[in-house]
Amino acid sequence: MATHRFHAADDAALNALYEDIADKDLQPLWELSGLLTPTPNVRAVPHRWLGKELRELGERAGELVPVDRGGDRRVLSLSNPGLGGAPYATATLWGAVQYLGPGETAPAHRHTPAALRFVLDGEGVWTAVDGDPLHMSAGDLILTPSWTWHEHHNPGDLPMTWFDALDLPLVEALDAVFFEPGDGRAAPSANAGLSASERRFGGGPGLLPGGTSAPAPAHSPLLRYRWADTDRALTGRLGEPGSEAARTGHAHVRFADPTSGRDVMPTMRCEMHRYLPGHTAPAERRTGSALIAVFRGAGAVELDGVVESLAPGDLIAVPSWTSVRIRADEPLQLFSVSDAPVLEALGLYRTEAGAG
Ligand code: 1HN
Repeated sequence: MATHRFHAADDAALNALYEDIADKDLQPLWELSGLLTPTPNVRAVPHRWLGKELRELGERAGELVPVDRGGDRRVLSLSNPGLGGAPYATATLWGAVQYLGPGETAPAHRHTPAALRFVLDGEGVWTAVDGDPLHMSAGDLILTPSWTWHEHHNPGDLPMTWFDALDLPLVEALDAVFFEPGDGRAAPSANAGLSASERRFGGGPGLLPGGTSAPAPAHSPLLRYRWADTDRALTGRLGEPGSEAARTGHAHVRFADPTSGRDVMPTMRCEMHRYLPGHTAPAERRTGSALIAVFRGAGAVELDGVVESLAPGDLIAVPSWTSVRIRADEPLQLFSVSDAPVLEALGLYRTEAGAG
């Protein structure tokens, strides 16, 4: 028998009605509560995972667990304490650290959930996306959009750890998860040069290849955003006399599809923030959730009034409608990924400044 909620009533006839309603897999709205709340009823809680602990546990997994055990990825997922043990960082975002040892390979596969990598430290790994080899080094953002083949290779002598984000919980909620393993053959190995994606779409500011008429994909055709470019953009914003960034000590850039200016992928917005000590920015909250990765620097984040210190490698879950305020003790560089494009597309995006 189906499990259903049975609403009891003192009146015998009403009670019988409720029993029959439940028996037919129906529920009386007038007995239900908590459906329409004044503000979002958010199960995920604000949370910080310490970079130091993530690095240590990744290294121990590297010693004890072969990379090909289950899923071909040595990944520690952020499991939000509010989500009842699900391996999800927020309601819509998967966040994780991935560890790939020297000489190891994570073979190709593809899936409909889109993924991205932000490199917190180190270099030497390359990821092939639909066969195009992308080098990964500290501060780089690498995209593996929905349904693209991707594989990771570490030909160097040192292990590498990076931050992974996926829209998996969202795609799962939409019942749209598909997965396909590769045939086990590796993509041609990378030379140290640029990927095809960067040669075509990363040529220089405002320069796009001429004469392309291919239909635009749903994601950015540029698949690697190099730290040198991000760093220059942030430095430029802070150095611009009279700019908001210079005035507030907070610069931020949005990673965009160079052909359209839209977000890098339909479900995820990526940004890099730099806060200078003494910057002023009020607390703010918004609908939809985000993950923050501390790249460099030191400071603190206040989440719904609770202060957590920030150090390199720390990862933070910011659930929907959580008020956030950042403090920098030294120049603080934060990467963030959020589901904002989804909320915007659906007309559900809201922000409130000065909250909390
Ligand atoms: C995945 O494919 C990767 O390719 C990382 O590196 C994490 C988490 C869930 C599902 C697929 C990767 C993943 C993942």
